[in-house]
Amino acid sequence: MRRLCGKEYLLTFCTVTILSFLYLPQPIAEADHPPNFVILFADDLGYGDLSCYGHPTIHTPNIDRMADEGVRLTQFYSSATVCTPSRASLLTGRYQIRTGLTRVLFPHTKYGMPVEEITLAEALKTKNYATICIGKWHLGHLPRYRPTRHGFDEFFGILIANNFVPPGLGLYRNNEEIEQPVDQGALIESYTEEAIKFITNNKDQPFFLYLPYTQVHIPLQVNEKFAGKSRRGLYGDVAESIDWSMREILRQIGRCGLDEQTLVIFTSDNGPWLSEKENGGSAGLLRGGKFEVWEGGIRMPFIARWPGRIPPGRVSRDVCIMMDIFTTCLTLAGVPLPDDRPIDGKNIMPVLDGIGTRPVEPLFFYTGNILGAVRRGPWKLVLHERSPGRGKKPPANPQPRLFNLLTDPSERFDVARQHPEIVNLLQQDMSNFIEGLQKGK
Ligand SMILES: [Ca+2]
Repeated sequence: MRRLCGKEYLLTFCTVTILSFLYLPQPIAEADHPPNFVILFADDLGYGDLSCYGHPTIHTPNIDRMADEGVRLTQFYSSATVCTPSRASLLTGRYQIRTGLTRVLFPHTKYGMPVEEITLAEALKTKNYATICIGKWHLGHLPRYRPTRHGFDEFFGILIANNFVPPGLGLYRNNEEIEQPVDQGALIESYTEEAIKFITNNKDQPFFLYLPYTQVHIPLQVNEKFAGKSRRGLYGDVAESIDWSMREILRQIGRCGLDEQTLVIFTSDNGPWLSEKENGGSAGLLRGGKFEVWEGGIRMPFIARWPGRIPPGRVSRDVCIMMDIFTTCLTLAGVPLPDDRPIDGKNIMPVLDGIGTRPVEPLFFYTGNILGAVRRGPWKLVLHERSPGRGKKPPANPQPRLFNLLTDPSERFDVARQHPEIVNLLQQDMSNFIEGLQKGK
């Protein structure tokens, strides 16, 4: 092989260096120009409910395009099987068991997100982000628990779940109820309008737009713009209305010239509500749905888009979890993580960039306040698939069930007997986690 002479070596070195620089993702944003964050968070949308995740009749071309322009994860988890705890872990970077928000809040519930929790919005305020929550809050409806008390400059949306109507579901702008009862069929358009207005008004400063959609949670309602359009019936109409909303929001980001300064994430809070039959969604090939720690209840669609930073068209099988969004955004914004409490999320930007992986560590899944399952590598151990309900005790000595999620993603074949050592390891992981909680770690 011919050796390079000095000049050739220098030329080759420079070329490789320049190409490497062009190829590699840009370093974390400069502290004075941190990126914008847009988190679009569907409600009860299942793993199998988007065309880019294999649904045959729900048509989501705009979400699919977002995946083509960015990265799509196939093993992204919610930490929870229902709305409130899922939102709590997203906004705090902590397992919901640490914040006490382990169950769905009802209209009569007197508590909410504890004031001492540091939300993603609060942390971003330290870097002068403009912040807004548009959509379904569901982390406490009393004034001291509302979004504007948790770091959001503005709020537009509903405070409780949309199926809890007595004495009537109110639409709020900040702390003021502006419509009662709210016209649920009009919400997707009003949320989208508010989002577009917020992006436009804040295009010259870093912003955080958190949009927890009310859709596709029952009761399903759309106005005539979307009614009867989908081959999947009313559920499809509602799912496709989210797709329309995504198109409008992404277009506005582009019109404002912010594509390359904005990380957009789309995901869902928990799996499909299967007992609603045709009005509930689909978890595709996964077992179970909402309320359960089977994969269908906790594995979510997840797409991230950031042109110029995240390479387009990738699919990643890395195992990541809801709390990672908190840590990733703070890392990108140059905000130190709170150091006076456990933070469970990891920075998954290397996963999204395609240059690294998330550390392999056990991930824990609660149903209510019961630790129901743990995943480590390909293995998942299930002890309690579903909370027995408030005030009821789960079985004292449940039979552990073990699944290899790589060969058996549908959790059909319990292999606990064949791998007692793995069962022991994962049970020890669970015991260690519970012991750590008790010690405040
Ligand atoms: Ca939900």
